[in-house]
Amino acid sequence: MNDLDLSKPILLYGSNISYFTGKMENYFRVKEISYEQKVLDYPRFERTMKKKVGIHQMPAVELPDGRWMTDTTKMIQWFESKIPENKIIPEDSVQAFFALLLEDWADEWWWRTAMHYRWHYSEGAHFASRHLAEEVLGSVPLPIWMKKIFLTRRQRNGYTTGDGITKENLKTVEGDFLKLLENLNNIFEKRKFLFGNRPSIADIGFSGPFFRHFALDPVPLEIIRQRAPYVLSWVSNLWNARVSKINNDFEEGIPKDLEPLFREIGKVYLPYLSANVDAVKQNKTKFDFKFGNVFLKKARYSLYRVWCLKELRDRYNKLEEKEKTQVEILLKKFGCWEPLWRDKNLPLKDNQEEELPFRADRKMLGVNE
Ligand SMILES: N[C@@H](CCC(=O)N[C@@H](CS)C(=O)NCC(=O)O)C(=O)O
Repeated sequence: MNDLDLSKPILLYGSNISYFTGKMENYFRVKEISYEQKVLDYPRFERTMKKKVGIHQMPAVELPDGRWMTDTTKMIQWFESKIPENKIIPEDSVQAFFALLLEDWADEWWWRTAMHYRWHYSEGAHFASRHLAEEVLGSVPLPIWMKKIFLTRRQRNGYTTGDGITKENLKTVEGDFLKLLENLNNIFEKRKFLFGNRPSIADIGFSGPFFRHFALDPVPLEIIRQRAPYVLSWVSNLWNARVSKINNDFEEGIPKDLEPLFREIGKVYLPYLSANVDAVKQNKTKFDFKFGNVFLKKARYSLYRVWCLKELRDRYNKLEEKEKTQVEILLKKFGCWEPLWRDKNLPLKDNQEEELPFRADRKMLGVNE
């Protein structure tokens, strides 16, 4: 049944410097779904969202019929199922599997690095804390300087130093970002988007870390300008793309220059998800994870990311036999197969996240839950 009314704009609640709100905006624009961005300020936002969808996080979507939604990954999948024209999830299931794997990596791994560049450096912290103090905390009757201190502390404790970043591993975290830029720049020098001259869910995923963070915050923006200008072009190309007006198809199969990205997923991201599974099993809310030559020290565990791993596995399990074989060969080649299945049983809660996108059980990292 198509229960999506597109005759009125969809309301998108969130800050206009927020990672996941920016991702959702890119999706709506590329897909030409008319929306209105709204700031729902704290503490009202927190109360409303808890009531409507169970947790508070940005963004939230309100449909014209009054239903509220959360979680960009599941919201996008829901919209894609309701609007079958001009799909951004490739029809080819093998490509779709790998595009969704990139989306997951963009959502869950690059978050920490984006928060690091925003909140560690004073240029970023000044800009973002002032913006948020006026935007989302606008109605809190406190002086701006006090709100700025509160916000900077909250974000660092929750997402940077409180999520594994230390003086010792900071250069490793930044080196990881430089490697990503190099890999992406090589791709966008040759074509507009990750899977061809047509945007896919993988591009939308990467708009999360890039659109409202790396290509906006002063420190990473300057690095991109100097080292990866094609990445900056891609950010604007995606923002301007209208998928209904693009006649190009995706490239065949998995483009060769995406391989370095998948190898990173196999080397770092999937092992991290597996270390997170171990931490959740042992109920260790903080855990160390070997990253390059150093450790993420006391990274925050995430029940939500256990579910992300389950989602990746479910997608594989739903493939036809022939596609499974193709995906397995590629995952093995990229070093992703073993860490994807390393943990036999996943410590999920009963029916965890099964009501998404209309009701959520867990926040990504559970700051101040
Ligand atoms: N998986 C969620 C993640 C949403 C999320 O974590 N959003 C951030 C802001 S960009 C947030 O609201 N964090 C909650 C907090 O800081 O309390 C999604 O895809 O929408």
